[in-house]
Amino acid sequence: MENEVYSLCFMCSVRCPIRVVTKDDQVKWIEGNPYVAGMEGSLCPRGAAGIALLYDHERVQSPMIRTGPRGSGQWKKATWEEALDYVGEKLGKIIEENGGHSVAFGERTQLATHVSKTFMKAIGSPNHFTHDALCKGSVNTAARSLFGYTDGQIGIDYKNTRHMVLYGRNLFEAIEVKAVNAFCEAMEKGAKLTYIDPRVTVTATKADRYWMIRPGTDLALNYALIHIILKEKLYDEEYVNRWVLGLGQLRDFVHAYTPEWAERETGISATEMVDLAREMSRDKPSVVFHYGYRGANYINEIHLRRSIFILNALMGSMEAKGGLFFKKGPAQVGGKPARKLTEQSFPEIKAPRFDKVGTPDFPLPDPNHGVGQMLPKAILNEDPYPIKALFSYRFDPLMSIPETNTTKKALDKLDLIVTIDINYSDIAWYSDVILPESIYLERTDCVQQANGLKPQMFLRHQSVTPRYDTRPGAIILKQIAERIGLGEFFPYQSMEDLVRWQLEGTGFHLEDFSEKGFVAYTDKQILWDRDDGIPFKTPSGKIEFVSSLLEDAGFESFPAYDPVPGPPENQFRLTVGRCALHTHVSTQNNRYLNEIVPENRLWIHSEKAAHLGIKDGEWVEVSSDQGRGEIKAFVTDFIHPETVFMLHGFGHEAQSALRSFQKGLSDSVLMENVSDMIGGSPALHHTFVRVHPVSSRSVGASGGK
Ligand SMILES: Nc1nc2c(c(=O)[nH]1)N[C@H]1C(S)=C(S)[C@@H](COP(=O)(O)OP(=O)(O)OC[C@H]3O[C@@H](n4cnc5c(=O)[nH]c(N)nc54)[C@H](O)[C@@H]3O)O[C@H]1N2
Ligand SMILES: Nc1nc2c(c(=O)[nH]1)N[C@H]1C(S)=C(S)[C@@H](COP(=O)(O)OP(=O)(O)OC[C@H]3O[C@@H](n4cnc5c(=O)[nH]c(N)nc54)[C@H](O)[C@@H]3O)O[C@H]1N2
Ligand code: SF4
Ligand SMILES: [Mo]
Repeated sequence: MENEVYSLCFMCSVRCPIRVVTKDDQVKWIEGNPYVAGMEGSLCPRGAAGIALLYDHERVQSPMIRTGPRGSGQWKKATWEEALDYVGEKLGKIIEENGGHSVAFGERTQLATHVSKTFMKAIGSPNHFTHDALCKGSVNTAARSLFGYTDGQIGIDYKNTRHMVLYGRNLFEAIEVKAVNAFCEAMEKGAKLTYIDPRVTVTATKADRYWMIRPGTDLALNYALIHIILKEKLYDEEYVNRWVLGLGQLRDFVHAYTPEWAERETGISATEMVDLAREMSRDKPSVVFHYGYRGANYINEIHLRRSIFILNALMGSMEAKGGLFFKKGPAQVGGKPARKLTEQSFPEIKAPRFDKVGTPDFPLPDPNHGVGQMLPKAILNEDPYPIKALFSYRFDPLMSIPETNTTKKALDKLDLIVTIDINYSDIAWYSDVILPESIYLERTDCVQQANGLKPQMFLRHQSVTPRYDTRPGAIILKQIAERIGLGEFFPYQSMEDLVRWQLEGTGFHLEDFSEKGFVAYTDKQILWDRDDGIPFKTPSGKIEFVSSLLEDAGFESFPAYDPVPGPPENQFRLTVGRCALHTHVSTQNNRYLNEIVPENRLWIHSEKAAHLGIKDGEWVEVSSDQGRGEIKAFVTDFIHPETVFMLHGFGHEAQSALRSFQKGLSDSVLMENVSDMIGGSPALHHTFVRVHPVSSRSVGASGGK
């Protein structure tokens, strides 16, 4: 008999609501949840490829314990009892000898993050970190510096916008299904799109205006746009007078940054800049300067992201229809959010974080997330203290933290590496123990509190029984905790128990999610009163162009523009990104997705390629001061000559993931691990590379980590 289950996709972090059709415990069909506006049946290609993941015999099928040297691929298949006992014993000893703070835990934020945080609080370690800083730490800090809210608490009204400006936000390839559908609807109603990227992406081809900007100069462009807007009084005067603190200082600051100056810096015509500023002003406040998804490109990232938010504030688009909005939680309508295990009380933790976030050395990044890319140096330098163990839960430090060779050296110093993954990721391959999690179709998960214009809760429902000997992560962590005498912090036996516990006091029940996959606290969209009712959470209660957060920590709100250095002669700036067919470092071994995009290539401008003797499709060597590797060239006019580009996530080293093993090249091998030390993001586009043709190539010699 056919069955339908309403659940949440997890082929990427967006967690689109889905409808799964099953028959005899097999998945027959997956589509977007028809009851959710913006989904209505649609899925992205990765979501559709979830079926291939379910039946993939190359994912981790049972717990594994390493028997040879790290990374050698010598494993012993273990029972859960054996593997959990092994971890419990080693971990207990490490904590006893070195203290709880010697344990670090990295994860990609997900529904069970409150369980991982509880695990760390219970063992007395401050060293939980998420992927957040690696993705958008500086966007988070920029948002807090202006509004007192994180970027995660801000949303975009794509559907009603009249003009969207995207700075390398490759909306139509780096996908969130609802956002893409909503923005397509807006475009059908006449919304305009301005797209800015050194590379012609799919999104560029859909734009009304495309600017091939010189990489690293978006900040100059924005200062000039602000210059024009203030000079021509194109801003929303009433809104700015009511809400903004520091307009005068901003005006003085941008005085020197004329469009003609920015034209020389960016390569974009000054008159076109003036046209854009006027168009945006005409359509205000229903306009969006998109603050980005990944905001981790340059060491001055914080100021770029602040300048984008400032442009929105000048247009009065915060809390306007078709602009940006602050997400509303259940409290807005007198409701209660789902409980989190972190509500419990824990022993006090005195040690500072490994990344020093929250100390004068690194005051501003969000301590809820930490700064993951600081881990390798913290381990290598034993600063602020020795780290002995690492848990990686749905996070791959070998591919997702720049400078793989250094990360490996750091990992070599650890006494214990435990990975909770579904695949043979590179970090799983380099671990001591792999604890395989059931995939999203095989597990019920913690409640998703979905705040927005309408607060809701969603649930990932188990659709079919696990195909292999795997367990949900929240159960795995509880079972490790039990082995070190900390089981009391995990008051549940099954995922359903945990969900029931989370829903206590909310007025909703597990069963309420069966019909449509979600529950809503209200039917109406909530927008605050733009004239007088926006509760900005800054100390002044205003939008702080002059930011108390920055200035109290000793940073300037408006430091003089300091150009990002360009590449030396015969070198290129390495830029990276996503395609519609893959998720970061996760899906390269998926049978369907691998068939369509099996490897990455190096985009290089035709004139530069001709000069270097590089031909399309031929192998090139790419090297930086951090590492080298080989990859096929994609020779094109559709990229700025100063930069080369490659997709992130290829060049895997785990031999059991056969389809992706050594296919393409990993960007992390080439990148230098440097960060925006105010905002917290790594500068993923900071590194320069040399590119040469490879005359003869030995088979299988790519990667080269
Ligand atoms: N060099 C470089 N580094 C980057 C980036 C880049 O472009 N280049 N991008 C940055 C960005 S924007 C981000 S968001 C981060 C992402 O960084 P990561 O979180 O490391 O990347 P993902 O590919 O999302 O997921 C990592 C792991 O999760 C596993 N996984 C997938 N589903 C599940 C599951 O259900 N359970 C468990 N337990 N594991 C699962 C995958 O197999 C994979 O090994 O990387 C950042 N780092
Ligand atoms: N299919 C798919 N969708 C995804 C993801 C995925 O892995 N796969 N991941 C999700 C996540 S976690 C994230 S963070 C987002 C990422 O979403 P985006 O940030 O939209 O995607 P990226 O591909 O990282 O985009 C980087 C773009 O910036 C351009 N670029 C490089 N240098 C510059 C510059 O100096 N200025 C400007 N203006 N542009 C520049 C690059 O050419 C590239 O096109 O995507 C999300 N959606
Ligand atoms: S964007 Fe695609 S992969 Fe990500 S959750 Fe949605 S359907 Fe799944
Ligand atoms: Mo990201």
